[in-house]
Amino acid sequence: MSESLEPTPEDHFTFGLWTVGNPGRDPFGHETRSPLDPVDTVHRLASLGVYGVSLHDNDLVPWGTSPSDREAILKRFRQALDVTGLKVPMATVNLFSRPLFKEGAFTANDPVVRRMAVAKTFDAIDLGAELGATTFVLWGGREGVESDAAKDVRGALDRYAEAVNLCCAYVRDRHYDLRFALEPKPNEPRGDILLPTVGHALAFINELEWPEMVGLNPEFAHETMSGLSFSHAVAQTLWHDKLFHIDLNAQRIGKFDQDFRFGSEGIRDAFYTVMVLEDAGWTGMRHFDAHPYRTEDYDGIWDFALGCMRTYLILREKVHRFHADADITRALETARRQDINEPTSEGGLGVDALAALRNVASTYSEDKLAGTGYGHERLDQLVTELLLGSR
Ligand code: GLT
Ligand code: MN
Ligand code: MN
Repeated sequence: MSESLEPTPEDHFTFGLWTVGNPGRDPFGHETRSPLDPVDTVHRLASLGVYGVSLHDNDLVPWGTSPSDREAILKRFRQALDVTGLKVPMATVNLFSRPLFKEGAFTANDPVVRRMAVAKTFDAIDLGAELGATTFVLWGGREGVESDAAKDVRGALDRYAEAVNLCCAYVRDRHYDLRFALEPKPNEPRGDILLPTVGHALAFINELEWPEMVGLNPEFAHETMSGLSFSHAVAQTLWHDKLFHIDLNAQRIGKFDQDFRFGSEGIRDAFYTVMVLEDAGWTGMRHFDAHPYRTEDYDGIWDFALGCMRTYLILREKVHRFHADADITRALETARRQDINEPTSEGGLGVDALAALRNVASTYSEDKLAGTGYGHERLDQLVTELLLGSR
């Protein structure tokens, strides 16, 4: 079995304008690349087989642009979309770059800053809706603190929920076909960021006014920064029916937010992530929120973009091989993987079922169970060999 490694729009690969457009600045060094023209980016991505682009408001319309200039920018961008057929499935808002948001945006202590943040988000929602986006990501990069004394976290969560509710109310009022996807991150740029993990964000959604309008945009790098399993985070997000979007990239535990090319680190986690998405038949966007190394020139940008997609396609093929491999299938039987789908209580939750469960459990032999192996060593080695290309 050999599948094509050439990306096509059916694969649903998308890139943020800010990803390929990352100029290579870091906390210690200046830009190493010139800004890209979003129109050129659209053409280049389309030629690589990409499905769509995502954007922050200010990736396309710089802060402070006049209404007439905004229209001109949009017209030119829309023309590029029309010519190439590229879509804008997701839009977002930049609430982290401007100095005014240094103490927070939706959760700034100053209500004036909060109102500006919410109003800026309304404008970004309008922009996204105009471009046809159906998902709006909210990454609260500045919602956090270095000095814990300065922030009442419970109060900040009240204001965070209020801001998300206001955004939902705005979408409802405008009748936009748009859902929100919260993006958790543990730290960077703040010392600690609110809603630091997928679990925190899932719990937060339950407290909102319209929870059905809000899901998640989990990012590989962000869960990995916390030392958590990204594929488990994605699986649980799917289980809650909250996987509205996903940010794929690469990250090593314990390092700064690296945002590397998908699969360049943590290839096993990347494999299991692809497996979770593909086995679930998830139809959403495979969005790469990564950036080229600072060492790269213009050509390197497109090597980076193609690399993200090729690695996804290679891993998708590996997932298919995993399911077709007779040795792996036998090892999965030994691991009893399928048996997780058998309910623990055969009779449900009624009183009789509880008694029956206790009754049947009393007939089982602990010694037999304790002495049974599950063959994980063999299974795991088979996966290693699959990934290394020797089967
Ligand atoms: C920023 C951040 C990403 C978010 C983007 C969306 S902005 O690049 O590092 O993880 O997804 O706001
Ligand atoms: Mn990141
Ligand atoms: Mn991201």
